[in-house]
Amino acid sequence: MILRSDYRASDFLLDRIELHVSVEALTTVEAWLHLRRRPGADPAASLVLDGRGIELLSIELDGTPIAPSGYRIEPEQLVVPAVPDAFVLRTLTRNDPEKNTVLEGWYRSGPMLCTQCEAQGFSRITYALDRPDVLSRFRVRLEAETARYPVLLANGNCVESGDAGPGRHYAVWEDPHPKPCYLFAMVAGDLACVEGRHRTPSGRDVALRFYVDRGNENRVAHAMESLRKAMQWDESVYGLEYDLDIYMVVAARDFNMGAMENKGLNLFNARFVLASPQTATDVDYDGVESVIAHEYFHNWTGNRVTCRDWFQLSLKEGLTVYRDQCFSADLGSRDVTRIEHVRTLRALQFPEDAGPTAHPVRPDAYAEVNNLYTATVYEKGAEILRMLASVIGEETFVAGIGHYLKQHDGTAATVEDLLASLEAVSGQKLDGFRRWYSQSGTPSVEITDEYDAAEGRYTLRLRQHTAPTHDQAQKTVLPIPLRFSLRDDDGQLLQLSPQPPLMPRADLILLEAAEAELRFDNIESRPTPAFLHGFSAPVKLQYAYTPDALSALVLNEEDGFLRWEASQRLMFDALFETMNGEPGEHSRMLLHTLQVLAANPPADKALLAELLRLPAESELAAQIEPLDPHAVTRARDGLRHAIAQALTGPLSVWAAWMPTDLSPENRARRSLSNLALWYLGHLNSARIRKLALERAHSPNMSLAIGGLAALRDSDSAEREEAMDAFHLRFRDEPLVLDKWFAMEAASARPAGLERVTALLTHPDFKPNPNRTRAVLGTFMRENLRSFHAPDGGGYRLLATELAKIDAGNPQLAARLVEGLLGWRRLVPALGEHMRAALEQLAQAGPSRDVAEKIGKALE
Ligand code: B3K
Ligand code: ZN
Repeated sequence: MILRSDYRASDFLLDRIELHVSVEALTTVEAWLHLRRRPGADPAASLVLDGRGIELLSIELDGTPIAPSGYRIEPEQLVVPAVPDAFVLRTLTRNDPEKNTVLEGWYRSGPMLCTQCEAQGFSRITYALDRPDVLSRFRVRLEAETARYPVLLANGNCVESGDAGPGRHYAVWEDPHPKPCYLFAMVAGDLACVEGRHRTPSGRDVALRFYVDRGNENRVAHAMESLRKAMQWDESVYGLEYDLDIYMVVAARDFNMGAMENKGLNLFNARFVLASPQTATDVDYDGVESVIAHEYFHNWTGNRVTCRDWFQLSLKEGLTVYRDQCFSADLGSRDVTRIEHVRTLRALQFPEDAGPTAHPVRPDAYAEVNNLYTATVYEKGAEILRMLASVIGEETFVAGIGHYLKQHDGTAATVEDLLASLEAVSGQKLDGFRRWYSQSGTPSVEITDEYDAAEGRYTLRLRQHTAPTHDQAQKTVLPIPLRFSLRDDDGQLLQLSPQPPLMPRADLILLEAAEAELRFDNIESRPTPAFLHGFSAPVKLQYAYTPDALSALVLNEEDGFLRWEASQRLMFDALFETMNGEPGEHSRMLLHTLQVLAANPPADKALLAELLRLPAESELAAQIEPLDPHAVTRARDGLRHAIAQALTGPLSVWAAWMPTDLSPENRARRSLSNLALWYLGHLNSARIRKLALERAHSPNMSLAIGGLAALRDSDSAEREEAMDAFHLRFRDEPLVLDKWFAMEAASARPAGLERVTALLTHPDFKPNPNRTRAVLGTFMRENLRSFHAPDGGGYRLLATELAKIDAGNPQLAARLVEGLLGWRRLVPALGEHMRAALEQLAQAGPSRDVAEKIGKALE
């Protein structure tokens, strides 16, 4: 276990790294490390370098070979005792990218070799101080066969290139900015380059270069445009300009996650770069835009100011997610963007906080560093900053970030450093928010109210509580900013006066104690309250809204998030009602509300779609405990049917829309139209199946997927025809074929396990992380019926596949094993089967990545 409390600064600093990398059958790396003892460090300390899976061929200190007795090679380290205070260490090592299946370090992806160094992949390339608080200047000479690897890239600027003997060439790249080695990157490949430009406000021209597989050049425009928008947004909102002459993005077929922010040379999963209307859905377009922006924003929040140690990961990730969320909200529909982010938070982070891997946003311990890249560190980390921004004001927050970046530029910082800057600029004590970083678990806020007509007094009573979590028994109170409003009988907002400190603003309660009471006088009639506008805090709110009040919120509230929240609550209530008996009052209220909504729809069609959309099975599964997945799917199907019947008229009108251009208005219409078709798809109507089949043939990928989704669970000739045609059409398009695999893996038709097994042996199942996630990730998240098969077959299937995957790619396996960790939340009959599957995996000798998670789940 690595503990946060064990942090010690490095004994050595590494000012400069020079690499000569030569790609042959194997790759040899000659490294010159310019080391010096840190002032104040132990003068007797040995030099300890990290290195994994590499072969040491020779080692010299200041030009003199070190005898074998002068150093030790340990499993993940090279130890050189008795070194001087300043010296150059030269090592020659060898590694084999062709056999690198972990996709960390230096590995092959299609026509290229590329790196992934975060968190500790650099030490798979050469011996180094592989920790984020050691910053170095890098110079890299990369040499390879010219015909096979015409493109040679690394961070910074290309300062030299040329021939290197028969059939070979080289390029030298120099990065003027000191950086930790996790931000190092290089690429050797046969790739096409699409180039654009951006001029910064200070008048500097930046070359924007996208490197993609040949043939994909015409799918880069959206990523290029997104990058330009991100650069402009950071310039205008945060006053931050890019600081190099070239910004490169390389799209890889095989990538463990979304993308990586290496300085000046981002590496991306191709699915977050490539987009055309024929191959990418509107959701994919948004994904490209936000991941491109996220990695770009890291250039300041992460790269210029990095993290002292990996426990501070949220310092760069939470902050960068918050920034990319603000960017997306500014560019698109603010309400819909927020709804999507909250949906993700609830589906991924809330269960994490309530399950066996619960941990604070700044964790205290880890066994495997890659397991720190969690929804808690990313999404909850962003929520903490959102709360801070709402408490100190958004402008002050931006100024505080500016202060933090100035103070810590070119260094590795901590969460305290960030909070100190926000305090300095706002003049407010933010102590309580430190606790948000150290306490796990999702707080509940319970609100009751009372109206005294005789006194004209309205009283709100608030109480917060955080239940013990797997990792922490004791909890403390947290500052919780709750935006709220009160309306009178006519629906008019009451003008309230602040009551500091509990109510610092007319629209904000800052709950800092376990309990609080807020009184409002001169209130003429019982007001209607609403809480948590824009989801102002990542909490579970408990307030007994009546069904009428929820309906009014859906229909009349101005805050789009609150409208959605109210419709979700009506849907949940209706689902619970059917799960526990017959449709009754809640179901009637839901259907009535949706009918009124359909008759008076909001102008924003994308918002309308969200208000009408049933929570996904995975969202329901995340929020219901004890979970009987089959009861959930039955109830949800019932509700889908009831909504389809109650709203057939408007749904049919919307379902007929098939706009194909990419304007925001038409994207919103597609979202609504696909949803309408999905509802109607449950009515077993030949006319609707025909419409869906027609849509599945659409040249627009969003519509085509909408057509398939409507047919997905039906056992019909139209479904067969649509799926087969789609498969045939996109057989040679890996990213689109992933969609076909995912659609099949999610299908609720009978014999689901057999079908998933068949997918895994399908001739087109060429396993890489995207394809594996498309089948197994979709299966475990979106196919509740088959994954939770009553005999435990779904869990065994996943465990068996994971054991195989884990042998080659532990990071990928450790992501997917999350599907098996929540056995305690399930009804006992299923929970036991899931636990048995976990034990089966535990006995298969899992990687450290997988073992850490299983260990917690079985504790
Ligand atoms: N910083 C990377 C994630 C690295 C994950 C390492 N296992 C991408 C990002 O968050 O921007
Ligand atoms: Zn990030």
